[in-house]
Amino acid sequence: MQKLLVTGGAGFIGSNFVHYVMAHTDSFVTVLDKITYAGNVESIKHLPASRFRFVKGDIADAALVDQLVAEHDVVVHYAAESHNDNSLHDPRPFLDTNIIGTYTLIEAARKHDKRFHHISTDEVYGDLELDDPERFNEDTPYNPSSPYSSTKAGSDLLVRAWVRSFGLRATISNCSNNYGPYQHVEKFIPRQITNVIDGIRPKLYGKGENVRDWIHADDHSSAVLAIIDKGVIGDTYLIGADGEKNNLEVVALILQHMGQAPDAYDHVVDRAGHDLRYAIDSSKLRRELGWSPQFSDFESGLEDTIRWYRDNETWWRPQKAATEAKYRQQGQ
Ligand code: NAD
Ligand code: TDX
Repeated sequence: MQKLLVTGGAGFIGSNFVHYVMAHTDSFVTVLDKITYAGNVESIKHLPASRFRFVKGDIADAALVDQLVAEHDVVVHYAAESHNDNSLHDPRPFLDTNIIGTYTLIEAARKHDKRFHHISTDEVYGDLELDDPERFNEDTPYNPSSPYSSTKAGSDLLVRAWVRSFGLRATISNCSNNYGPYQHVEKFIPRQITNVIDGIRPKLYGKGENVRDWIHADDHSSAVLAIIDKGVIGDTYLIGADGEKNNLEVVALILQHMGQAPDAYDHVVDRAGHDLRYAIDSSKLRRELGWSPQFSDFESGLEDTIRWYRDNETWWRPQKAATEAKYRQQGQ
């Protein structure tokens, strides 16, 4: 039985990964999570004590991290400050968690010679023009735009340096935009679904022409397991499911599936430095590790996600009013 230490396992993608690991492997999972505004223990409740443990703590706490890393076989590092808009208003926590937190983890992994997998984002590559035929691949130069993406880029570079200089047994994955259950209502898709439930019109930044490459969180999880299992130490793998859509198209689908008029949305103030388009070429992962996504139909995955938010109002309701109040202050 493999023992996994999953940082940020009470967040959106981390909690989906924990559920995926529980269902598809016999591994033991310890979640290390600080439970910031974005973490929610409700997302990982009712898991079997024989295979699951939760530790509340900070990835920048060197003594705690050293002890936990020593007790596990593999560290899967999801914990981060993850929201671009927050990083534009208060960058400091992004440096503390994404840079210092990652540094603290890789120092412990190096000391105890543990396998380390670093979860990152396609945003480290900057953005593409709408009509650019190219997509991001493992050789695309780093060019991050926001405080969030620049701290993620910095953390990737730390991991690469620890591999080269100290022989850290690490891999890195850079994934596109995830959707699915347990995503905080500050993020685009859950914000609009819960707005419609609350009788508020969806809010599109700027013209709504920005493109994101959507992937279901379960497909992200299966890719991460494949990389932990078969990935080449020191390598980077891009994860994506050919899910490019502009924001207006996504809002149109949400309105359609929630019985609203097609024009029942508002344009609001654009995000500063708003990346135009992300697009992932995941052919290395598919070719070398035999991975492929299971959720090829975005529309049906989105329908499942809408159903999940309708059925799980007690999960998201406590965060909704404060999140919208913050957006209102920003004109968004
Ligand atoms: P999230 O904000 O939903 O969850 C982050 C989790 O990390 C929370 O549970 C939070 O409490 C925890 N955390 C934050 N600071 C911590 C600290 N100092 N110590 C311990 N725990 C801490 O984020 P998410 O969307 O699930 O993203 C998870 C990871 O995936 C991040 O590394 C992010 O960069 C990456 N990623 C996200 C997406 C996406 O579409 N959301 C896409 C690609 C990559
Ligand atoms: O109300 C909104 N209206 C809107 O038009 C919100 C919250 C967002 N948007 C736009 C901005 C983006 O173009 O929707 C798109 C998606 O926005 P977010 O959900 O904030 O995601 P994004 O900024 O693309 O970043 C996400 O994907 C990559 C995650 O939050 C990151 O953690 C990940 O690295």
